[in-house]
Amino acid sequence: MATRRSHNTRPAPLVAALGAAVLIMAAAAACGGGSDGGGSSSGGGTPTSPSPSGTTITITSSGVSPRTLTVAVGSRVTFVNNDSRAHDMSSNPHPDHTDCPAINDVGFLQPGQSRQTGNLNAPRTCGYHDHNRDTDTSLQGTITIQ
Ligand SMILES: [Cu+2]
Repeated sequence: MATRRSHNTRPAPLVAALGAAVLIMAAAAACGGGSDGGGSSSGGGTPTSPSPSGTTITITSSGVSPRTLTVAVGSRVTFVNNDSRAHDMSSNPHPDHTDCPAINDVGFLQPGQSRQTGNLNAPRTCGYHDHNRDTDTSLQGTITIQ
């Protein structure tokens, strides 16, 4: 009987030790998690559309900018129409648009609209133009894929 009783008491300190360990770990986790010095760092959630700054072409009344852009193979380029009139961005050559079909994904952009090219997977230089103003050189540029 006596041996059984002493056997029964053994788990108690063990549980206490485990509880203490859990408490210590929780305290450590809280300490590590709350160690930022304030300021609203990015909240949770997934970014809807990552747009690296180096892959955007902006259209204004003075034309496209930058005129020449170099991107990595597999990139997409975003065209942003900040002009007050619509533009129809297409791959060279006009009017067939066959050099880099991924650019034709941009197509017609109303003022304020933006759209991405398809994946630019082939290393080459792609010229593009505004299909409705194909002689306006300010609306022509090149994307070098390398
Ligand atoms: Cu065209």
